[in-house]
Amino acid sequence: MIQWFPGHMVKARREIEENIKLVDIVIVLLDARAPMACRNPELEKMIRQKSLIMVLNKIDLADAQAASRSKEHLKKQGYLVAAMDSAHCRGSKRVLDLTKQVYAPLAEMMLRKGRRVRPVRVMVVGVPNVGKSTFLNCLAGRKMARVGEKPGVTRGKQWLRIREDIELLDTPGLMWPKIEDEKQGLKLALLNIIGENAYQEYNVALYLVELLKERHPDVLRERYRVQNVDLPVEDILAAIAASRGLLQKGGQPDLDKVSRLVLQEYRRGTMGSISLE
Ligand SMILES: Nc1nc2c(ncn2[C@@H]2O[C@H](COP(=O)(O)OP(=O)(O)O)[C@@H](O)[C@H]2O)c(=O)[nH]1
Ligand SMILES: [Mg+2]
Repeated sequence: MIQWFPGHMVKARREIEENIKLVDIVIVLLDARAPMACRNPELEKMIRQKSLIMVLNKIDLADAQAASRSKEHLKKQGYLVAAMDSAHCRGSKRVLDLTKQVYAPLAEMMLRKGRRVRPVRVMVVGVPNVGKSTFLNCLAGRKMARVGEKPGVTRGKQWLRIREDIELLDTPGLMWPKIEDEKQGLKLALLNIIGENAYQEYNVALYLVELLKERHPDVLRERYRVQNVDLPVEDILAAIAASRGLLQKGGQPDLDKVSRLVLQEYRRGTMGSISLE
């Protein structure tokens, strides 16, 4: 069973708890290839459901059908959902529209009380490597302007005024993954979300091969030249090593190298758009 909760996650959790108090909306970035595995129920409980926006990031790397199923699933649970390809900055308009939609009732209340409507304050959170920095840069773009500290409540915080009416906390929150079972640990490892000292690459590679065998045998046949995809996963991985010339001196398959290779190719999306959920 994969266990991963390094010391800096304790600090990260504390920081998120503090920062939640400063914002109107929390944008939770999830990897579109395995959004459920990236969620954190503990964090979600700390925030009003209607103040959360779930963003399926890296949508360009996900299987389209699987991603729309995940979207529907989240919507049925009552969440607002958007999809993003932050690497190419696609999808930000919907995120901003949802932000305004969530804020509208609050803004109206301020108006009714005769107060000035201040910009909506937003924070981005997500597990490691999900694309928080990329997403932030995409939203902020060139127009980004740093806003100084807010008197009183938000000492020491930097805000990015990304639109006339939207302010983004400029450091995203590092969300700690909650690993509940073996499958989830393997998905998070495959997505490069948990530190590599927490798992054996070979085991994660076998999990990936199993998935390819069941759902994408063509990738095994065509990309990796595996002739018989009905073999046990260990043999398939060894066959990939052979077809890629990853052999040790005695001609044995180099399992470390081939494991690293398939993980890398999956993570980069070079196998195609393959989801885990
Ligand atoms: N294909 C793709 N890659 C992305 C996307 N968003 C981020 N990335 C890549 O994912 C990696 C991690 O991104 P980063 O923003 O550093 O993640 P952070 O750790 O959450 O801040 C980087 O190599 C990014 O280029 C996306 O929407 N699509
Ligand atoms: Mg980052």
